[in-house]
Amino acid sequence: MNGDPGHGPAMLRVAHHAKAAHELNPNHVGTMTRLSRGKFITLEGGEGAGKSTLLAGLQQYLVDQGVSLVQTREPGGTPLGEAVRAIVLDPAQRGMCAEAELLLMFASRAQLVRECIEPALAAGKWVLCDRFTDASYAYQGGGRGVAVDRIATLEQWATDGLRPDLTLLLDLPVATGRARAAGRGEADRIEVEADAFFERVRAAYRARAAAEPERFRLIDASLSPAQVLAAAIDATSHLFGVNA
Ligand code: Z5A
Repeated sequence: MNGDPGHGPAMLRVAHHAKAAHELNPNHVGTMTRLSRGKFITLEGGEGAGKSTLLAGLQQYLVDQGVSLVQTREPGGTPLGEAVRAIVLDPAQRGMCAEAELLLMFASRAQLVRECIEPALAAGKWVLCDRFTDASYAYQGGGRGVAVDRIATLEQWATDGLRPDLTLLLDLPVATGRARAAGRGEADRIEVEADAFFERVRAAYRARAAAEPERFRLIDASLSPAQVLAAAIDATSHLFGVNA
C-alpha cells in the first residue's frame, strides 16, 4: 500500500487489528466470531479548502449507507485535544517554536488515537477525521521546515503507525482558499502566516498524495460543493465490501 518501512499493506493491518478487536471483545464466543474493523477516513487540505463543508455531506452519505460513524477532528476531538487546540491556535502564543507546535499536535493525536479512533475502529465503526498526521507533514514539515524523519519518528511512537484507509485531499490554489476564509473574524495563530508558508504546505500535501496514490484521493476543491461531495463519495466506494 505504501513504501514506508514499518507500515504493512492494508490487508495485513486489517488482519492485525481484527485480531486485537477479537481479543478485546467481551462478547466474543468461539473461535469463529470476528469483529470487522471499521474504516478510517481523513480529510486534508489548506485553509478554506472546504473540509468542513464536505464533512457535513459525507457524514450524511455514510450514515445513509448504514455506516456506524464517529466524526472527530485534529487538533482536538478529546477534552485534552481541544485544550491543546486552544493553545496552538491562540494568536497570543506567537512565540511558539516549530518543535513545540509539532509536539503539541502529536500530544493531541496520541490522545485521540487511544481515546477515540482505535476503540471506534475496533468496535467496527468508521471514523471520519478532519485532519490527521498528514497535516503535521504538510504544516510542520513543509510549512515550518521540520525534518521529515523527526515527524516519522513521532508518528510511529504517538500513533503506533496508524494510517488512514482513505485520505481525501482537497486541493486549491492558496489565494482562492484564503479568499474563501477571509472575513471569518480574527485569524488564528497559523492563519496569519504568509502566502509562501501556505504554498509550502500545499506542495507538501501534493507530494504526499503523489507518493501514496492508493491511500490518497486528490480532489479539485475549486469545483462546486456538490461536485466535491460526489468525488469524495466516489472515492469511498472501494471501502464498502472490503473486510465485510
Ligand atoms: N494543523 C497543523 O498545523 N498541524 C497538524 O498536525 C494539524 C493541524 C492536525 C486548524 O485546522 C489548524 O491546525 C490549521 C492546520 C493546523 N491551520 N490553518 N490554517 P482546521 O482544519 O480546524 O482549520 P482550517 O484549515 O483553518 O479550516 P478552514 O479554514 O475552516 O477550512 P475548511 O474547513 O477547509 O473550509 P470550509 O469552512 O468548509 O469553507 C470555507 C469557506 O468556503 C466557507 O465560506 C464555505 O462556504 C466556502 N466553500 C466551501 N466549499 C466551497 C466550494 N466547493 N466552492 C466554493 N466555496 C466553498
